[in-house]
Amino acid sequence: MSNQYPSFRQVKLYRYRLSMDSGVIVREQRLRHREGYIVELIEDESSALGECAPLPSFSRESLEQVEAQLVSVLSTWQKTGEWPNFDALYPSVAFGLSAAQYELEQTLPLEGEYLAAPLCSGDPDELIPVFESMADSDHQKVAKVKVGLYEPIRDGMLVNLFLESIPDLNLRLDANRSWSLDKALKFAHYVSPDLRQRITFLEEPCQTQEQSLEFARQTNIQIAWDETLQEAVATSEFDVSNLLDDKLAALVIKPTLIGSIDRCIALIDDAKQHGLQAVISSSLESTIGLTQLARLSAWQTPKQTPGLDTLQLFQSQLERTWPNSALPVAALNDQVLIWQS
Ligand code: OSB
Ligand code: MG
Repeated sequence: MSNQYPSFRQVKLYRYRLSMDSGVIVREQRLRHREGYIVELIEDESSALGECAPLPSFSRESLEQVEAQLVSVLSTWQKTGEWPNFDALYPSVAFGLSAAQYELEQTLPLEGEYLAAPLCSGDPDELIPVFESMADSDHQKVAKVKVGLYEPIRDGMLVNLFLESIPDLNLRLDANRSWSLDKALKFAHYVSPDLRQRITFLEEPCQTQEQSLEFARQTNIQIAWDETLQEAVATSEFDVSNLLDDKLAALVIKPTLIGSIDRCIALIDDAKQHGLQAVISSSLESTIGLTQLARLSAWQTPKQTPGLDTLQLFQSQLERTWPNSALPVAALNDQVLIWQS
């Protein structure tokens, strides 16, 4: 910065803890609390927030590792105004710090996409009122249903029933790699071939990438990579072309599990260039991270409904509000200030 005056910089690091119930969204380990860090940056007259919240059983980094990295990077920024290469940081740290930096520089537009694809984790009746309100807006009617939790036959019949009874409904499905190829094919068997094109994509049907692609070829149901993308970007020789396939419809991008905003934008551009959809999705962030993801989605994937319907799992919002949410708002000031400089 070639400012005439040296900048005034201040950093506050909070650790938050919010009650929630992740239900079946985090399959291995039902979460009753969400914990993470909120970074507050102050530079001259401006301030900004960022959320660094590794997700248990998805993130590789622990809260302790995140805290140590944050304190080190933030003390350097406070003293010098310099940021390290975000690609060398843990994904949750890179996302949160880059979001705070983008806010500080006012490069993350304020307008957000707050109509997310409603998430249904089992009981189809939950979705009826949401569909009614979607019908009133001019948004495409799209919902996301978790599959692979019950018998594949039940899932198949349920999906078939949804698509049959709601003719303008599009479904995103997510199996989180829970099926063998055989079970995945059993599921598809119960979904009429003429309804399958309204399955926008099925995320990660099978335990391996090859089985998922084989499933897609045999059933004509398009798939999306979520966990596969997270694993691929974690390798040093990441190249999106290694993930491409005729049957691949979308990349699901969870910034907390992928990395900095620049990294996510590069992936979105890769996706667009290869004719794939890019869907911004939540890693169960508080409303601080979640509203930033809605802003990232409105800005970088404007035609795409984001996968951000996860506030319903929480008992409160944090500092910032999600439009029309009735949940109480916990103040950032009431969280634990663990470090400042
Ligand atoms: O399986 O995609 C998942 C949230 C946290 C961890 C894993 C997942 C999710 C979601 C987010 O499903 C909601 C969405 O993508 O619509
Ligand atoms: Mg998924």
